[in-house]
Amino acid sequence: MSDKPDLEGVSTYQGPAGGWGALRAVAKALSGQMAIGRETVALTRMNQPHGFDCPGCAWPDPKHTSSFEFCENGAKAVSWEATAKRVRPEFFAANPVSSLWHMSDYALESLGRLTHPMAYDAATDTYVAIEWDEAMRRIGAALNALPTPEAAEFYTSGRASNEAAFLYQIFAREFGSNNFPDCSNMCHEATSVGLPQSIGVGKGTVTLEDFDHCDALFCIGHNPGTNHPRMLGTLREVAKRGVPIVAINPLPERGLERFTSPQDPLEMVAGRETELASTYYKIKCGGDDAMLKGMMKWLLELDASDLSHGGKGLLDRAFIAEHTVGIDDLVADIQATSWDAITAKSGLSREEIMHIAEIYAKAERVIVCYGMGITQHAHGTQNVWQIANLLMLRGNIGREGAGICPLRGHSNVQGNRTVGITEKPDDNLVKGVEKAFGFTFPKKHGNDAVAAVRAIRDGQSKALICLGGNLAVAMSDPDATFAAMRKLDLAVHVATKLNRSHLILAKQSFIFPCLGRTELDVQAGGPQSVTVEDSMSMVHASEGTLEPASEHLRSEPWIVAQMAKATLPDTRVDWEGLVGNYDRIRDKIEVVYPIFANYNQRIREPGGFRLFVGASERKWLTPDGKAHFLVGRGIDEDPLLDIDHLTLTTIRSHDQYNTTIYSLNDRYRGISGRRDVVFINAADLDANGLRHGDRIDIEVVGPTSLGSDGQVRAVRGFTAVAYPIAQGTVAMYYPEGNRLVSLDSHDEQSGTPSYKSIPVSLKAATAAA
Ligand SMILES: Nc1nc2c(c(=O)[nH]1)N[C@H]1C(S)=C(S)[C@@H](COP(=O)(O)OP(=O)(O)OC[C@H]3O[C@@H](n4cnc5c(=O)[nH]c(N)nc54)[C@H](O)[C@@H]3O)O[C@H]1N2
Ligand SMILES: Nc1nc2c(c(=O)[nH]1)N[C@H]1C(S)=C(S)[C@@H](COP(=O)(O)OP(=O)(O)OC[C@H]3O[C@@H](n4cnc5c(=O)[nH]c(N)nc54)[C@H](O)[C@@H]3O)O[C@H]1N2
Ligand SMILES: [Mo]
Repeated sequence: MSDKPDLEGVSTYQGPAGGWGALRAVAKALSGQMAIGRETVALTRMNQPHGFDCPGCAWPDPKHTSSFEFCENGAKAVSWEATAKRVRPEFFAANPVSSLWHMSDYALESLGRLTHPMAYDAATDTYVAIEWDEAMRRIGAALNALPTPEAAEFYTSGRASNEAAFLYQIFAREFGSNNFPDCSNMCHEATSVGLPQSIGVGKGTVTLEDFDHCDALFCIGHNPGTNHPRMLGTLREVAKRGVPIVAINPLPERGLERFTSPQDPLEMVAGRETELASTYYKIKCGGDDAMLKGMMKWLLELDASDLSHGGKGLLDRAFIAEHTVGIDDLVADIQATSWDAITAKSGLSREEIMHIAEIYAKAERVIVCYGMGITQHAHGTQNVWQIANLLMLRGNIGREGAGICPLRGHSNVQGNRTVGITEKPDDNLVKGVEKAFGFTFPKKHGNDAVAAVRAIRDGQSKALICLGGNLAVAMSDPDATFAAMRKLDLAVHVATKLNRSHLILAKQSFIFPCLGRTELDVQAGGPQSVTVEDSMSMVHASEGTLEPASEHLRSEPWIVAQMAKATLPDTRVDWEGLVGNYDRIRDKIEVVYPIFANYNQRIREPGGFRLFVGASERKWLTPDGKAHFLVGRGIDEDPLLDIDHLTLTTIRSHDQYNTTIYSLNDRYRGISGRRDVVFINAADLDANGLRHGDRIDIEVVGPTSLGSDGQVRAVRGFTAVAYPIAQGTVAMYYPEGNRLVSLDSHDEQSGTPSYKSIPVSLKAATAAA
């Protein structure tokens, strides 16, 4: 690329993941946000037996952790919450909502922590402080004025503790709504739907110890250097044991390539790095299903050849016979899939796929980790099935050193689901709630995230309560979503920081400032701790220590309880009693969900406890008690990937937490001070008559190309960056790319939006800068 002109804010990052770059970034994050003193206390209490759980991600903590586990992005998350900056009522008085609207999302959150409960006042177009009681009274009245309880939507973002999430679902169920849109619907819903069908549980089967015993590790469609940085320590241990690590990703992510552990003084001083992935294949976006089928195809051929040479074959026939059904259909489907289709869809050569299939076949114990690169596709659930299929062929589920490992997003998103944040209540939940609280509710399915936005758009739902999150910005098609949310009668946002969703006004809008994880939570019964569940089903306590950002903050469980009391005059639930001592909430959780037996006792043990995951013990909680090989539609039948076009994927930068942007830098990808870039392979630039540095328009093609306004969905005036990304794939940041995703583009089975397979065309920008 000799003709590659220099571009402002675009370079190539040469260093490893972690290392001094990470230390410098932490120092910067801390100096920018926190009050002197708060940071030391906060960081030393993170992920400690009597500290708080890092709000950054859901990667587990090593057992009996004694030393502070360093993580750059955890430090950013903590400093963002523990900031000394405040958004007080005077700020709102001086800044009408119509002017706040023109601030960037980055600037809005940078204002700092919310300090008072606020209600929107239309006469002055400002948010004004309101007493908690008065706000609750108005919310109760508005909810009771709805034509039906089903016109209310209860959104949850995955940071809420088990205690807050559980109370929230009890409130909504008793009120009469099963509408639980939640962030998981945009995230690992393909896992929550696909894995129960296949192995009887919608969770990963491995524990952190399994990584000490695996002899091959696959990392498919996730970026741990940014999104699960504490995982790099685990990858480093695995690599140091000489275990092959196979990375499958359209982008060359530094956090999968090499790492210098800031925890290791020798490595730091000597500038040594650990190579992580031993094999790195840049797959075409959306091609994982094809690649997985290709791996299985070669495995079946190797197996047949071994058998014909008198071997015992490469499949675990005893496991398959005893534990599974559906193998014949799977084999037939794989045999019917041609290598041509597999290589065309995946963008990988037959030899490359054979190579990784052989790594898989040689290993006795294999773990497959995966993230959003697998789930956020029109065939997300099917991708998850294929990973389970591949693992089951060699009995790689339910034994030491082997298993499936979906990397969850928000720090407690898995726990939220475990304690009942679901729009599809089952018999057990209905019976459990009746046993615990003495009321019953209909089993009818409610709305997930996409369905909720559609119901709001279509005027069926009129109230939206958000326990955290920034739904309007995180969701697909912001234009349609924003317009929909302006039609609401009631919007309530429980939040720590101001964001755009709060500025989309309903007839009545409220912002409730809540305590964050780092802060001390004192109730009638004294200081409280909450509990969270990580990606590996470990449940443990989290106890905040910092002085709250304002005396007006309340805990999420308290806020939920007050809304419930104000809304439900004949409630059967002792809300005050529960909130006074969270042990009582946990006692109720245990009644509804017996897997939490001895909950209060077990969370008092250092490190907490692991919830029962049937598949980890080869107990398959499917209707017939077997694990299922599952066959999806053909790899040529994806409505979004079927046309001849480039495919856009939307990704997180290193300095963001979902819609929260910490800075405009993305260090490992060499981007600084900007986010208006599109990563494109040089050959694709050439083929489209474009050059590195051109300002371009990205337009959606195919069945979802037109927006609700009849115009082509487009993002205009972004800068093309020549990048070593897989050919046929282009990438831009989330949420900038969300307007390219139609509300109708989602996985058919799980509803997960197809944020990572958007058919697009590129052209020189039409408008001047
Ligand atoms: N610091 C930080 N930590 C976070 C978050 C954050 O925003 N910031 N978000 C949290 C949340 S909610 C979540 S869900 C997780 C998300 O964690 P990840 O799953 O790592 O999230 P993404 O950045 O969306 O993308 C994952 C990777 O998938 C690759 N990819 C894109 N399309 C494809 C594809 O078609 N196939 C394959 N094989 N790969 C593909 C991208 O190149 C990228 O490397 O992280 C959690 N942790
Ligand atoms: N294009 C595209 N879109 C995506 C994705 C993608 O990869 N591509 N990823 C999707 C995924 S995986 C997810 S999980 C969603 C995320 O969607 P959400 O969970 O809705 O979004 P967040 O941006 O994490 O929410 C940030 C807000 O949460 C509030 N907050 C922070 N801490 C707390 C707290 O302790 N309590 C409360 N009550 N509020 C708090 C703050 O006010 C902050 O503004 O986005 C999805 N959208
Ligand atoms: Mo997520």
